[in-house]
Amino acid sequence: MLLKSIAEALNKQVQMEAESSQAYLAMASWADIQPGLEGVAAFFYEQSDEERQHMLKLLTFINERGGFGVVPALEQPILTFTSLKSCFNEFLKHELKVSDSINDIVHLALAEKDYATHNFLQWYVTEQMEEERLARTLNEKLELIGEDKSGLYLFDRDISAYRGAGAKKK
Ligand code: OFO
Repeated sequence: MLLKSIAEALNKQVQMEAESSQAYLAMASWADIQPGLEGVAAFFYEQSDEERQHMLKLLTFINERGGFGVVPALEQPILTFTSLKSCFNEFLKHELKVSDSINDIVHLALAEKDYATHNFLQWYVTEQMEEERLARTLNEKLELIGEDKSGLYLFDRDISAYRGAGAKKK
C-alpha cells in the first residue's frame, strides 16, 4: 500500500508528464505549420506520445500499489514560438524541470523507505538523463547553425537521427 505522501507525489508527476505531452504536442503543431519543419513536427509528435506513455506508466503503478491514479486537469501549454531556437530552449527547460521533480520523488521514496517506488523510479531517472542529453545536443546544434538556412534544412532532415543517438527507451 502506498503512503499518502508518496501517492500524492506520484500523482503530481502524472500531472507533469501529462503537461509534457501537451507541451510537446503544441510544439509539434506549431512546427507543422512552419515551412520546412516536417522533421521537427514529427519529432515532437513522437515526443508527445512518449510523454503520454510515461504518464500511463505512473498512473497504473499508483493503482497497482493500492493508490488512486488521478487524471489531471491541464492548462493550455505555450502554443507559438518566436523561433526554432526558442522552441528547443523551452524543450530543454521543461526537461530540466521534470528531472528535478523526479529527483525529489526519489529522495522522498528513500526517506519513507519505500524501496518499491524507489526501484520503479530508476527507469525515470535514466529516461531523464537521456532526454536532457538529447535536448542539450539539439540546442547546441541550433546554436552552431544560427540563421544558416542550409544548416536548418539539415537539422530538420536529420533530427530523427539525433533522437536515435541521444535517447531510446520504453
Ligand atoms: Fe517523461 O520524459 Fe522527459 O519529460
